[in-house]
Amino acid sequence: MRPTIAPILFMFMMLPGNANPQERPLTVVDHEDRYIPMDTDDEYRDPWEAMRDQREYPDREPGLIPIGRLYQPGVKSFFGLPLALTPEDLEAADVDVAIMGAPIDLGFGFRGAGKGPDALRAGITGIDSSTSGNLPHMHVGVAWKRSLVAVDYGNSPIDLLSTERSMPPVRKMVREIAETGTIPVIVGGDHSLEYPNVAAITDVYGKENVSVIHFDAHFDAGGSEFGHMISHGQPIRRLVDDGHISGANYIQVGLRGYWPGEEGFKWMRENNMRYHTMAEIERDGWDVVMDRVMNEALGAGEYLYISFDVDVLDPAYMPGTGTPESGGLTPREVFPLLRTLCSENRMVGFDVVELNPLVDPGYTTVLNTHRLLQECLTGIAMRKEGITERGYHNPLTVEDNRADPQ
Ligand SMILES: [Mn+2]
Repeated sequence: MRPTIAPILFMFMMLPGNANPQERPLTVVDHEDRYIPMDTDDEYRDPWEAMRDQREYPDREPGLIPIGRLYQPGVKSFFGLPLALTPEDLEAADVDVAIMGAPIDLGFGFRGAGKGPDALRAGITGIDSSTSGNLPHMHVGVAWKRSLVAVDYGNSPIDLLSTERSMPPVRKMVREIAETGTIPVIVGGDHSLEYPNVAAITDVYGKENVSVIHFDAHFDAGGSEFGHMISHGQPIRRLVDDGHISGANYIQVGLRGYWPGEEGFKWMRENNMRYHTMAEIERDGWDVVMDRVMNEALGAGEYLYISFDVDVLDPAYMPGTGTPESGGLTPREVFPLLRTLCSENRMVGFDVVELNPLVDPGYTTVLNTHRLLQECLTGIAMRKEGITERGYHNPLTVEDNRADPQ
């Protein structure tokens, strides 16, 4: 190349539309002094070692650690549940469900979603979190805390400064729970978590046996952003491209707005992904589409995992989230669907993500997230009690005592 045309060629390569990653010159980002290396002498550079090293805890018999009596015991846990810290604890107490926090922020790039777990533990919605679940759910007559052994498993170690480096410890912790046969429930944190969560579940149950329902306003299968291959907009692309699960095992519900665009829909179709947009719901009605989703979940893999982005609900109900999108679902639509999915299917995991209490006026989002988690727990409890009939309702509460209630 003659030197005189080099600047022209350079300008041409910088034009938008020539940004295909394969063709882009690598000289800018490859130069060795662009990145500051990590300190390999820091004994706490591994988040797991730094935050969940059990060697510092005193010796004790494996089992549950109670935090006190009902009504503001003074120590906060999810729903006032006892604590467990190790797989041995889960096995000793034959735990059904372990709820863990994953306080990761950086997959979005703004602070707030990382405070989701603590906002739910705090019980600041006006409902005493520690008493929830002790009384029967009015619609179905099952009290999930009476049926299930459930615990707060603490928070996953994460690297507060890196999404990439936070993926392995989350995956390790979810896998550690699932390997004992306990159902992990992961409270985020942003939606980058779907990547380690689903990877861990398919590690344990096998990629062909697990179906995933992704509730979200967005399809979360985007390509690279500033060279990053994981963020809250990319977990599904990574899971499929890295071979953790196939697109055919995925069902998407609630997509709307402007993302995905045509390219994204094309990618989902090429990967045989099933999707149910708000456009389909607008055309066919909620009940019809809900039946399709429930039938697809039943007819799919042996096990079901649900990844729930709170922004699938309308911002009227979930204002406290990073990327709100108008025209979404209502609690009255979502709650019975979650309850049914979790009672009809063999659940192997559930995550709820993108709750950002820092932008949640009146704690509306905390309140509704608190409840939607319990709809899932109620469904799991119903199944344990032998209630798997679709549309089951408690006869005591759906009818009064008139012979002909017209
Ligand atoms: Mn999402």
